[in-house]
Order: sequence, then C-alpha cells, then structure tokens
Amino acid sequence: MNRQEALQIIKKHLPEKRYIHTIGVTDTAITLAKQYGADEKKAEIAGIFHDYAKYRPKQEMIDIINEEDLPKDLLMYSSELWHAPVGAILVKKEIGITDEDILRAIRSHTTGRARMTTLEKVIMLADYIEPNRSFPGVDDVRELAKLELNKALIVSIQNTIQFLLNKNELIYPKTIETYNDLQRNLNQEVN
Ligand code: DGI
Ligand code: FE
Ligand code: FE
Repeated sequence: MNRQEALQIIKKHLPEKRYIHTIGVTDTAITLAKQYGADEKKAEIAGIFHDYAKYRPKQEMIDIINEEDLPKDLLMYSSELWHAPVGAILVKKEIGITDEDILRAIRSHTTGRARMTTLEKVIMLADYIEPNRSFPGVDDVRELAKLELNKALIVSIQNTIQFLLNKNELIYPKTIETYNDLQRNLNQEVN
C-alpha cells in the first residue's frame, strides 16, 4: 500500500483535525525512523493508521476487547486507552495489514510497553511531538528527540503521567511499566 492509498482510507475514518494530526505523526515518524534506524516504510504506515479506531463507538470497542485476545483490565481504565489495541485488531481485519511490527506499534502507541522495538518508540514519540501538538513542555521533548530517543520518550511519559495525576485520572499499569523499563535502562547505562 502506498502513502496516497493509505491516506485515502484513513481520511474516511477521522475528522479533519485528527487527519491533520495523523499526517503530522506520519511525517515525524518517518524522520525519527530515519534518524534512529527503524523501517521508514513501516513507520509511514503505522503513523497513518495509528488512530484508526479513535472514533469507533465505545460499545464496539468494549465488544472487541471482550471478544479478542486483549487485556480485559483495559475496561477498568480510561476509554482513551482502548483505540490503540482495538485499532491493531481492526486494521488487520478491515485493511488487511498483517505486518506484526506495524500492528505492534499501533497497539502500544498510547501506553507503550516494556521492551519496545525502535519502531514502537518512534510511533509513540511522534504521536507526542508532531507539529500540531501544543502540550506544556512539548518543545523540550522535540529538542530531546533530536538527540536521544529514549530520553525524549521518558520525558513525554513523565509529562503524560503528571498530566493525568493533576486530573485525578487512573494510570494504566502498562504506562508505569513503560516508564520503569526505559528509566531503568537509562540508569543502567549511566551507572
Ligand atoms: O490518540 P491521541 O490523542 O493522538 O494520543 P494517545 O493515543 O497517546 O492518547 C492520549 C490520551 O490517552 C490522553 O488523553 C492521555 C491518555 N492516556 C495515556 N496514558 C494513559 C492515559 N489515560 C489514562 N487514564 N491512563 C494512562 O495510563
Ligand atoms: Fe492515539
Ligand atoms: Fe495520535
């Protein structure tokens, strides 16, 4: 599938603002893939489809989580988390994407996971720093992203956790696992 075909498909599933975000994520992901040695073509496709399921009705996502081989504890946490694992299921079923690297990157793009591949890190970070984002602190992460993939990702996760704590939201355990995994590896490098 080429970029134009993929964009034509995704456009039908997203409102205009999210489509613009998607193009930002895709181009940022290609740049990061080049820089950090991930597959650029896979980064492009994963970027284009990463939010595929974002606008599915909640009940449809709940049904998919119950029926498919997905962690059931997702249902005890924010529905914001569901579109990533559900998206990986749906792009396989509905679009025919079978590449496990791409599916994994879509699946883990919101929370990450321990021992992520470079492609997963690239998509997760691109989602955070793409040019249309304007979180507090995002410019620092953009600067870090030019130098250190893991450090940039750590700061983005710290910011996300802080943001959620400030709103009295629950933190999904996998988000913490991702943070711990990256921080542990970084600390071990230093020591
Ligand atoms: O889909 P996007 O908006 O592009 O970005 P995303 O897939 O990273 O989703 C971001 C949302 O998910 C944002 O509102 C924060 C939320 N989120 C991320 N990690 C966690 C979380 N929400 C909860 N409750 N717990 C988490 O661990
Ligand atoms: Fe998302
Ligand atoms: Fe996104």
